[in-house]
Amino acid sequence: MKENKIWLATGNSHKVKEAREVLAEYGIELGHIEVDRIEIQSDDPGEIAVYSLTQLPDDGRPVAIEDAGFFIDHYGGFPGPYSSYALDKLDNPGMLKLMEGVEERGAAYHSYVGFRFGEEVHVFQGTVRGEIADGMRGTNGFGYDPIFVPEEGDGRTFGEMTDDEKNAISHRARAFRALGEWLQAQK
Ligand code: ITT
Repeated sequence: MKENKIWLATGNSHKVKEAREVLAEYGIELGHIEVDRIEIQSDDPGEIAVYSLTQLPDDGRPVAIEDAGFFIDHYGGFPGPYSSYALDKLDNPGMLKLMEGVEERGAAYHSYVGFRFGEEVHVFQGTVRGEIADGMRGTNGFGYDPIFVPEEGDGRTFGEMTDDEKNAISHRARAFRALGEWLQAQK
């Protein structure tokens, strides 16, 4: 694949901003295809990513989609694939309530990036582990960022970090870096 531009189909503009910075490191430009994605219900985010790709009309452009989720150890990975739904219904204060009195505070973000070009489909994965904070801190990022403290950081939540700091270690940056490396190797 010799293209220097690919497209990300998503309804979430934060994702475009974060992924664009990562792919720029590989000389790849990222366009935004704005979609309201239909997602299948599955416990396997890789499967969701591939299915979502098949739902996009193929107009010849190299296109990526990302399926990400927030997985809480104490609740067996919940909300995982239901992360948007849980955020919509409970929001971060509700998630913190679920964690009241819970000592096991481990959590992870997982990102699965599906990439389609012609007949080829590839999936790239990224993970960041951390803990759920006692309260909400910071206003950067989106979603669960104010309550997630990455273990590779200095105790601040993703919500308290700059975009660059989040991108140095995030699940999304890792998955898009894997895509960027793969694309670079094709040139
Ligand atoms: P798409 O249109 O790309 O599907 P989305 O916002 O629905 O956008 P996902 O289904 O991939 O995205 O992600 C589910 C939710 O997980 C998302 O809405 C956030 O609440 C949460 N999430 C994912 N990545 C996150 C991040 O980097 N920081 C905070 N929350 C995140």
